[in-house]
Amino acid sequence: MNALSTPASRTGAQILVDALKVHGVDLAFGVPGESYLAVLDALYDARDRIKFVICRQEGGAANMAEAYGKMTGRPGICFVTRGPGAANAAIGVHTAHQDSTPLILFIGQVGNEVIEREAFQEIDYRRMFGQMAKWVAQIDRADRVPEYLSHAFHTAVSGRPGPVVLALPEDMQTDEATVPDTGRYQRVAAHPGPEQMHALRDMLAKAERPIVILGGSGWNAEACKDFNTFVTAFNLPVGCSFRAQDLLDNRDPHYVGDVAVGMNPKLIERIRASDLLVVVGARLGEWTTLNYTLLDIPRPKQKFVHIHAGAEELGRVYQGDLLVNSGMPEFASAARALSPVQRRWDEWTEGARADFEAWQQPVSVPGRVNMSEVLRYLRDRLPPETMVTNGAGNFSIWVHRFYRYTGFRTQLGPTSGAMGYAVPAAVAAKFVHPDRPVVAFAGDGDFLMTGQELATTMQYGLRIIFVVVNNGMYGTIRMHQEREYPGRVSGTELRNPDFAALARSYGLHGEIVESTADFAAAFERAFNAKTAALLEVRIDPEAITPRTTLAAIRAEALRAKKA
Ligand SMILES: Cc1ncc(C[n+]2csc(CCOP(=O)(O)OP(=O)(O)O)c2C)c(N)n1
Ligand SMILES: [Mg+2]
Repeated sequence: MNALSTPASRTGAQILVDALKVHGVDLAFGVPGESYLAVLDALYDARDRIKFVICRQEGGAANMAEAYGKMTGRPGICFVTRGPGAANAAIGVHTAHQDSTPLILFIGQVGNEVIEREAFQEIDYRRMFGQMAKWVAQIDRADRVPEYLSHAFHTAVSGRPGPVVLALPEDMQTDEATVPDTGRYQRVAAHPGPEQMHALRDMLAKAERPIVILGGSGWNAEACKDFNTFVTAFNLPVGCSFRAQDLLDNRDPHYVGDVAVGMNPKLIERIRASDLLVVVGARLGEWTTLNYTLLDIPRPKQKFVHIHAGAEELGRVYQGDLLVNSGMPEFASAARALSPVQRRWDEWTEGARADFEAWQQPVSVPGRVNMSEVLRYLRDRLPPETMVTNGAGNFSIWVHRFYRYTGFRTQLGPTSGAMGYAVPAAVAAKFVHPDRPVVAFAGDGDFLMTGQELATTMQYGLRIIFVVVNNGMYGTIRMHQEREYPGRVSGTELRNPDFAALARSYGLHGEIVESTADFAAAFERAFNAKTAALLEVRIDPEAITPRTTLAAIRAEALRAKKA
């Protein structure tokens, strides 16, 4: 149906699915429920245009939709049932909120004839998702579906992107209305003013030790290219914020590392010693600022420029010399057009890059598997178009430090720190980019939060490689425990299944790797397998980070207690 033509009478569910078509939706994720049968039926009619991926748990579905939003810049679409389905899906909404990802979660709702009686599985989604979503609403009238959908798409992608939640009462889904569709949504973004770009250039002309922190959401491949042209013309060193490392090709000489917990101490020193800090897109949250210790509050001691898509983020914690409200593509194209200045920092940039190269050298660790060597191997082995996903846990530190992300969306990780992201993100990645290799890294704890989506992987024939880094514990928490309560292990031990056998039971190729030397051959078999594959890599629990061991942390904490 053409936009703006007056259609025949349709049900609310049909109007909704037609609106999804108008807005260009090609993929949706969900778990069915009797609360949205009419929508499922309308999706049946639209099956040639919209692929509806059936998942095994709503947390998986919502994470997939979030990852879709991260990759495409278009809202990830997720359908779940009321109460329990919505509760399971909340993790994806929270990640979309913290990661500024466009997402629309649709929830079946009890009918208006019984609402507010605490009918079966009834809950008020406005209150439930109030703080987590940019907008939460319930569509009570079929004739207003096009308006709500248009508003939802605009809200999710515009300014600082984020999640929208829409509840769909059952009676609305089957009510009929005669109403035209809207046109397709447009992303609305602020542009930097010419005087702001002029001021930025002026500050660069006066700087001696400038540094850039690049991050956040709202980027696309073209914008990353523009930004790369800008930093190349000005020869600027660029650190990327937590889990936004793929915004600049890590092989590029301007990339100098990630700005997050566990970062290179030399990069910390350099940021502290800089005389001009330009933060582009990053929110400057807790992890990027090392628990708000990296920069002086409220006024950083270096000249400080912050560019962000959400006006409300600017000046929130840090006062700036120049605060610019702009979308990322809009800023990147303006930055690209700046004419270069006479500069005094070529050695500074080279030094920062040399620090990064040294930081990436493999380290020695206890045990038979050395994850720094494994990542070095993968860094050299994997084709540059490979997409790498991860969830949360100390295992991810090895990936972030020793791998090299090669460009926009070769990395998918939750800045929200949500465990269970790797598997569903990999599923979404393979749907969006079927021709690119996808490697998912999970911890033993992390993996089992959404491991059931291996079934989805197999149902849709997706050839993903899963790497489960097994240390037999919730390692991150154990690490904090040893630091705060040395020797008192509580609530962090795990007795695990045989992950390779578990994978085989789903139909994947599965293997256990117990030494660095065995990894390459096992990986080749996984890479060339006809199905998805899972490698369980058993590491020494003592190898808790590239820099220290549990025993060393405990000894240090006990010493500090005695002192
Ligand atoms: C959904 C969720 N639950 C709990 C946590 C708290 N948490 C952070 S890391 C972690 C342990 C991760 O364990 P594992 O995946 O085995 O990785 P490891 O740290 O052992 O490498 C936990 C429990 C979290 N971040 N997310
Ligand atoms: Mg673990």
